[in-house]
Amino acid sequence: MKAVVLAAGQGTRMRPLSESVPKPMLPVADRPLVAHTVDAAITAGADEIVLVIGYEGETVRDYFGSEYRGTPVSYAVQDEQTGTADAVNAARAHLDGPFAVLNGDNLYDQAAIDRLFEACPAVCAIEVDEPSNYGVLSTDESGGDYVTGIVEKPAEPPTNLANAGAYAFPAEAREWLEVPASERGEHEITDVVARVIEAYEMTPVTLERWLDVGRPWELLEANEWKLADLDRRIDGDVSEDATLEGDVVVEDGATVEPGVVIEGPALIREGADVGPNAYVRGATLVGPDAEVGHAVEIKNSVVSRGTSVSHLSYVGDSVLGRDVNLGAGTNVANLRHDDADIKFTVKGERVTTGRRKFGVVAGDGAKTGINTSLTPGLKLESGVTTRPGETVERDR
Ligand code: TTP
Repeated sequence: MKAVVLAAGQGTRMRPLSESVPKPMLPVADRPLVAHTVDAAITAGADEIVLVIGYEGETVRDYFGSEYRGTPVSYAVQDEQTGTADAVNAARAHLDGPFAVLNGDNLYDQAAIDRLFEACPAVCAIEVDEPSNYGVLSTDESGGDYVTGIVEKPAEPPTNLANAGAYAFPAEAREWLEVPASERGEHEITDVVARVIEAYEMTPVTLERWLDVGRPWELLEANEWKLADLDRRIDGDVSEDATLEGDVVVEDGATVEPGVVIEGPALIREGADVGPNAYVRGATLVGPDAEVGHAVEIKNSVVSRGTSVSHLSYVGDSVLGRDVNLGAGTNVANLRHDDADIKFTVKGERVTTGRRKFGVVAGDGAKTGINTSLTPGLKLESGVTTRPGETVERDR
């Protein structure tokens, strides 16, 4: 079965991180987010991957090429991001039998994707506490063997089964991809699913674990998940005077200097330099060519390619984009004194992250002056600078 992986979206809720790197290519452990989806499809038995690309799509194409893990990869370009049904429709010319569709920004448990492919026609569902924020599936009353309906964000949800963005469609669905625009003006795949439900017995496949990576703190959660799956491996240059505890991966070409303590899960990628005397706590990704220097403590954070936190800093629960530079003595607060959940600005609105601990999100090329203090849930846009000694309490 071919698997169509949707990776054309603009990732507007992920800004500023998705400004130059498209969301599907943001780092999750040792590979881009979308590679985890592609891996799941290949492991489940996909014989070809069709990647739908659009926004900054060439970086996706450069990463996967025409073959990935021995499986052919082809591309369909969606010029305008007008919805998920439209994205699948862009891949229509590639389809010639039953096909799977997976969101390229979701993490799934592998066993469920295996079952999805076996049970075609089928749709993945996840049990959630507040189904009204999702597409909700209803199932037959005699035991939930097949799906009887799908409704977007209902006020009175019929079940607590949310649509998890993974589908196995019969060949005929290829002819049903042109659906009218929904109320929010998008051509939505839920309308295609509704049509399949009418014509076929569609099996609900319940996921044990699922993550929709839409906002910056969900990128942290994605890294928490996938870093925890890594097994200890030390291929880089590690000083005898460094202490590496638990599942720590130091890639070939990375350097860990004397006095460093790393507590897994942690991944130090090729070309990265840690120490001397740094303290890296789980779950942390230190990206390719990044630097974590003397007397820096960093925990539960993503440090992207080429970023430097070189001297005397604390960084907690934060996502630093590419080529960020935190000046000496920059400190990140990741906890409020009243213990309330941290809020963050998504598309101009303050929303709760649901996290008691969350630090800063810095866009590519942001730079802080020495002794900058950054308050919890702060966003620094790409290229922004702060002055020495500033306390930054509002997004820049
Ligand atoms: P969304 O998460 O709805 O959209 P997005 O990823 O662009 O993010 P945002 O809302 O923050 O702007 O999309 C779900 C999946 O479908 C995701 O993998 C991107 C993909 N997609 C397309 O490929 N084309 C489209 O036109 C849309 C809307 C989404």
